[in-house]
Amino acid sequence: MSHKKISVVVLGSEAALKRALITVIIGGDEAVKRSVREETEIYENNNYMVIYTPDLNKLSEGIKNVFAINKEPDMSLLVVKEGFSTEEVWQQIDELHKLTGKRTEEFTVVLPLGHEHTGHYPFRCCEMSNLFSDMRRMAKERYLKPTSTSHAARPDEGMSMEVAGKSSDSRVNLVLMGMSGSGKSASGNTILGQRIFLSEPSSSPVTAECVAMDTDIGGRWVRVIDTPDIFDDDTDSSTKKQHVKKCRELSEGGSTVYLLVMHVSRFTDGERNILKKMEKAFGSKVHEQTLILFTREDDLKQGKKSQEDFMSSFTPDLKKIFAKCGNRCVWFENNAPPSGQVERLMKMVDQMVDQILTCRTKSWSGGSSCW
Ligand SMILES: Nc1nc2c(ncn2[C@@H]2O[C@H](COP(=O)(O)OP(=O)(O)OP(=O)(O)O)[C@@H](O)[C@H]2O)c(=O)[nH]1
Ligand SMILES: [Mg+2]
Repeated sequence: MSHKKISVVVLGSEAALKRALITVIIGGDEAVKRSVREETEIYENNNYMVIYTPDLNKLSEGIKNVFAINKEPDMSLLVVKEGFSTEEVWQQIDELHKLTGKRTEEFTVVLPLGHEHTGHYPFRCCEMSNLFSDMRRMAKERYLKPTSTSHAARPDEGMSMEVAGKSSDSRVNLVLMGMSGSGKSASGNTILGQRIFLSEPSSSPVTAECVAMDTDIGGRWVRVIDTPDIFDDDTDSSTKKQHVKKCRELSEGGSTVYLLVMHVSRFTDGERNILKKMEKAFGSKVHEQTLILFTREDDLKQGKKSQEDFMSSFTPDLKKIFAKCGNRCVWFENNAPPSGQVERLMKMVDQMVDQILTCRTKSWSGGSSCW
């Protein structure tokens, strides 16, 4: 059975760490035993082809060549040691970007084992455990579907990583909707447990395309779909249509729950009609599949307000939206360490999915359709 190996480029200045990572990916101890000369080396097993690269500061030409030959590696991993400086790592990524022409988001920083992920990094990063589970999933997918156009997850291209052996009917699609800056991408990253979507402070919109990333949450196949501010008044109607089309395509198959993302600091004019706009784009019953995800929960705490205080201060328009969404909401603080917020979200999502499936069954069996 032929299948395309997963190609991984390992970068960084810490030779021992790079070799240790390769050893875990490939198995055996060839990578630790091999030469101490700083040069490009290739290691392979049935599933992976891993390229060891020299230190950027010592042999940048070697790295340039690696990317010239392997134009689209599945993963470009930058290994860093405990106590790394965010600024220095960012500089390294910037240099790699300049050297190879690859975008900065295409490099993933592998956090040292046991390193606490604060979620404050300006670059894409992942924890070891997530890295290996993603790799295993990719390998499984390629092995089971050798002829498919399987592709490593590349969220910036709107690609999505599929979970092998599971029917897409069992998938839950979580579509992040809302205004620019509300925290859609940051919430997507919180749900995924890693920095995948670009999320940053900006006076202009950051996310430009609808993109998806699949993950496994407690055995469920979950697809997180990040979107730009689709309903922004400044966006022309053909671009809006394209975004809606892409979003529909990405959420084809499975059950879809829309997460209307708002931050607790302000309810703005642009949000007043957002649910109506969503209904126009995705169907008049979309509110039945929507819950509100409030971000920046810590702002409430700082203002010494409880969730109840906040809800009792809803403007009449927000009250209407909230009621139409069945009074369903969850609270996220994306800048805090994991605290059960994703579990609470998934509990609510499960209830909604049960309802969606019950309604579908009813309509198939000739009963009244819910939506
Ligand atoms: N303190 C705090 N900041 C947050 C939270 N969620 C998002 N942010 C910040 O708000 C800013 C905007 O967040 P994004 O996730 O980029 O917002 P977005 O909705 O994806 O914006 P667009 O991509 O422009 O549509 C970033 O600087 C985030 O770090 C949160 O829960 N708490
Ligand atoms: Mg965004």
